[in-house]
Amino acid sequence: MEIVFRWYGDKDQIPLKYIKQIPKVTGIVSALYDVTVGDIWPNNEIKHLKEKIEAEGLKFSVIESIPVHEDIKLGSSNRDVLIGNYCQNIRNMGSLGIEVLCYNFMPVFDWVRTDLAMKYSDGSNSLSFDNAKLREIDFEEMALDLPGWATHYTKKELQKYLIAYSKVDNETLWLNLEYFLKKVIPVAEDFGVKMAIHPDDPPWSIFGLPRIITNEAALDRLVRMIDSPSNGITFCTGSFGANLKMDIVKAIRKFGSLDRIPFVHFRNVKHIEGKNFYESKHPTEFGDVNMYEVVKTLIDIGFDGFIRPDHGRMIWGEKGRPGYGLHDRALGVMYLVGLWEGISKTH
Ligand SMILES: [Mn+2]
Repeated sequence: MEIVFRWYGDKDQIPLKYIKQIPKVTGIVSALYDVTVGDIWPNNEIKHLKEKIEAEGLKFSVIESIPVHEDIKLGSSNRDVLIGNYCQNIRNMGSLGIEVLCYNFMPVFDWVRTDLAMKYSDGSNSLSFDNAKLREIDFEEMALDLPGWATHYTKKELQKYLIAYSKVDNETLWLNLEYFLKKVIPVAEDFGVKMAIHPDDPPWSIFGLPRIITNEAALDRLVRMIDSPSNGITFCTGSFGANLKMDIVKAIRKFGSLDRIPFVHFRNVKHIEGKNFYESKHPTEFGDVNMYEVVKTLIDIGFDGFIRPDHGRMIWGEKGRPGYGLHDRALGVMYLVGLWEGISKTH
């Protein structure tokens, strides 16, 4: 197991030199954030980013993420060109020794929350999701600068994609994912890259859009689609944790034993009622995910991939990118390190 930490490059208010002060963090999860979706990433820029990370004594371990163009997800006629570009990105990162590529196949929106700073009685805040609030969102009226989603589409593009997806059901999206993976996985294998799909977050349909990476059955289908360690999963305990019907520990054991989990997001969630939830403090007692069992299972299966604290709360007056403050994510690392040492020494 190698502990890694997400860093948003030079625009990130948290410098690399702070990240390397967190005990046991040895690697960085990053990306190029200014490249148009669908384009080939300039190789010299990836190299430059890698050198910057290595200059601080850290390793560029995971790319999170190279976004998949909507036209690939929609199965549009120009997808082969876009998939070709994607393959070139995989060749480039593999040639630089970056081992894991976290990606997702969520239509239009990435992760979705309805409150980015829900306040708690202790003065901290974190992200939360409320289904009723989601239903109130009107695309005609909504501001397109909500952090976390829709930021890279204009109102016109957004409308265009929402109309295009009205003809794409879950099964079609699956077929489009399969088409994509059949082209990219062989390249990933050749260049020593493990692709790791992130679950849909939250793991159910929103705004009537198809969403498919939502539960254990979906992961079964994914791994069966192409039998290769390069066709893997980013096991996000928080995203799957929002699905109360999923046995997370069982799924980690199953897919980890199959060598299909190269990357883990370590995060807890607490349900309020129904499908509503907030991102809680990391320890088991504060959320609905049994973090102790998660770590115990990872140790049991001999997990040797990368793991990072996922979203954290904002604490100690820190302000910044929602979910990506320094302090609470560092506390998450220490909780993980403590669990890991405790369990591995007594187990
Ligand atoms: Mn995640």
